[in-house]
Amino acid sequence: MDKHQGKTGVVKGYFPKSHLHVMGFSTLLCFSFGYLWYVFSGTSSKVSDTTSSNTQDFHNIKKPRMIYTKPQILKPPRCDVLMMTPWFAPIVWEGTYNSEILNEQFRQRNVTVGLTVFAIKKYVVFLKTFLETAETYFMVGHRVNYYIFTDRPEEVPKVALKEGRNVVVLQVQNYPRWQEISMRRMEMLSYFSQQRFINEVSYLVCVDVDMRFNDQVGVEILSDLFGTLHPGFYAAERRSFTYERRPASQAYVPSDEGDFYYMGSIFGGTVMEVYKLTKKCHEAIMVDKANGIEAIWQEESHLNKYFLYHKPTKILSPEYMWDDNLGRPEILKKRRFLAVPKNHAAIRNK
Ligand code: 4GW
Ligand code: MN
Repeated sequence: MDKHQGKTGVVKGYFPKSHLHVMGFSTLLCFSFGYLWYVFSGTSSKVSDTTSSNTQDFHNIKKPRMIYTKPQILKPPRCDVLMMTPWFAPIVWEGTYNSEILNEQFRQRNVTVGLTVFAIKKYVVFLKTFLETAETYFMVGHRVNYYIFTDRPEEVPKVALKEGRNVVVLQVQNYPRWQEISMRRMEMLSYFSQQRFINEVSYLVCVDVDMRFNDQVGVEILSDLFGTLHPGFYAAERRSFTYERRPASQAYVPSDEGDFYYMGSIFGGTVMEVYKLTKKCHEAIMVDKANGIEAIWQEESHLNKYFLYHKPTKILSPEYMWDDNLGRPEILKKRRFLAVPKNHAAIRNK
């Protein structure tokens, strides 16, 4: 056998030397391109993983990294308060939720929140502080529509609004009796929920106007249907709740029933749930009216009756409805929404 014949010798025998150079070079090129393709194509997120510490790949979706404390199973953030109802609705206290996670979730849904408030007659004086403090603390970073129900549209103050936030003034009639002003809110809320809010917002938060925001009130309160523990009764026994106790009223609650005493000054939920609640309460109020009876705490009594049979999916702690006349108990880590003291003689029925 010729000493020049071997494996290469065979190849050498078939191709001229110049062809071999070209083939070798092409093979090298192919491998190089293949490698570059592998690095830069379908695995691009892999590249960003190593080049940027600010993004991460999770199921191929780029998201900003979120760094926060792991939820504790064995050491709850608070064990001095009830954090969950027997029907598994969260009770929202400072320390029970993480606003970074919740804000991210609601931002992704691009949620718009409607804040409804009634300012009938002299109560327009509360609007300026109400709106200014809401701009600082209410649903910061989210889209907000303020719906102001008033009989005095010209007296609604102009307040500077941040991006994504609007004031909508809805002119409504007033009523001579203050009880009627307070109760008719249910009727107007149900009417406008169906007519307008359903097309404009995802959630409604329905509040009193004689209030100011004093700390963050954000998306942690949002749920299908939420109510708020009355600051005067959160620690009280069932028998001392001031439910309507006369069986003749539609708001009647027997003494051996009831979970909590809810405050009428702040409740809400999805537009659909608020529509159902306000419609039911308004109808009950009208039945009472026809029967010549008015519930002890007007619409608040009817709200309490409703929540007894339609359990809220989230409950706000008294942090979300506080009155400094009740002092500053240790249990209260934040006072987010505060009653503004009012001069009853000067403000009411004027
Ligand atoms: C007594 O003369 C009055 S007037 C009781 C309530 C009145 C009233 C209430 C009013 O003249 N105009 C008005 O817009 N309202 C609305 O109803 C307003 O949104 C107010 O926050 C809500 C409930 O009334 P309130 O805040 O006076 O009730 P409390 O003292 O229980 O927070
Ligand atoms: Mn009030």
